[in-house]
Amino acid sequence: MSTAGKVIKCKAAVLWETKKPFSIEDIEVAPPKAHEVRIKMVATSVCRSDDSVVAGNHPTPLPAVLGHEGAGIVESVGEGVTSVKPGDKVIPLFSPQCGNCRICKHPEGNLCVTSSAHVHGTMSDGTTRFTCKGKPIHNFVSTSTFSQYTVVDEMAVAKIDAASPLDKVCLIGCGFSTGYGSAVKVAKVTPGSTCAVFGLGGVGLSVIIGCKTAGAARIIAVDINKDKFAKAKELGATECINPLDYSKPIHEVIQEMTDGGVDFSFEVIGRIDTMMSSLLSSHASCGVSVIVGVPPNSQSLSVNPLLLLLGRTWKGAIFGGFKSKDSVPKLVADFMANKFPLEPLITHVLPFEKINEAFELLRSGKSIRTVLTF
Ligand code: COD
Ligand code: ZN
Repeated sequence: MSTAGKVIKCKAAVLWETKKPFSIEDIEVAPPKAHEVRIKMVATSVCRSDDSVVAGNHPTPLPAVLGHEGAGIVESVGEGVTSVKPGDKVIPLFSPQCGNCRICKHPEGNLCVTSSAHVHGTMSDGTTRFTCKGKPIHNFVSTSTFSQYTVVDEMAVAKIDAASPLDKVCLIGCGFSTGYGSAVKVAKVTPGSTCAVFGLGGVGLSVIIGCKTAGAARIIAVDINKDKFAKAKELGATECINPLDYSKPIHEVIQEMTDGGVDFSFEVIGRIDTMMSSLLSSHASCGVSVIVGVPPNSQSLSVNPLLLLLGRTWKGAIFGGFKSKDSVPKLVADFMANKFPLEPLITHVLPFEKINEAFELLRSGKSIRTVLTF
């Protein structure tokens, strides 16, 4: 019996307030309005940014259904939707692509400026499709993947290969693409180059995958936790170094190892001090340094202009610089063509109901990515 046009009752993980566990609740999901898509989620992974909301470091209206790294199947579409149809496999996009704004029309920019839904915790029409116990429940960054069913704007969903394994390609919705794109799209790593990657979580490891795919000759992996080194090497790091093993600053160690500094450096931790170490590790004249992490509490960094005047490039981007709706289907196709692996990033798979366990694994540093299956 078709559910199209009807309210669907299903389970979702609701965050009622910060610093509390998720509650698995029975919620109602309204049908999609015009230019919206209702998706049956199949898999979602858990990302550090979801935990920042729980911890209170990333304010978003609550109660809400969080989750932004998922994959599913279109259940029904609202009026006027043309890019997907019921039955299509899709990935929701936390950074939408409207296709019409100044940035979507810019050849390089990827931060679509049309959607203010991020700030308000709603669909782009300012309302939500979720209710629980008679109360409206907010959306989260256009995606809300911690629910058996979710509704997204058409500009916040990409159709992907019908043969793709959703319990793996869900990582393309955030962490993998953020890291991989930072190497291949933002830095534009070149064949034979030297790279340094600071931070070996799921995103840093995805940067390593990107550097390797782009043909880097040396990839120096940096982390204060040496337990991260084995996986970094498996994915392409040629050397692994721990700043705690040296008495001098780590950028000096890297400069000595690389005849003055690497061609490309990446900060994938989210700390001011390591952003400076990463910048200084890139060559003063030809280096490109990319910021991937976001420091807490809007901290800022002061720099000597000479650090850039000599020729360095310092840049950053969200979602690996990818225009989401255009790039996600291509990234899935590249995964299907074995251009890069995703499996090594998935350390745990749990049923959706064990979402709080997945967050404990993230907080304890025991997981790289946990995939929750519905
Ligand atoms: N020196 C070296 N390594 C360090 C240091 C240090 N001082 N401190 C921590 N580390 C290592 C840790 O041991 C760990 O291995 C690694 O850094 C960080 O890994 P995770 O698992 O905490 O992080 P990731 O890979 O899941 O995410 C990293 C981000 C930088 C993306 C994240 O923390 C962040 O800043 N997120 C917000 C920015 C963003 O774009 N997110 C994407 C949208 S959700
Ligand atoms: Zn994320």
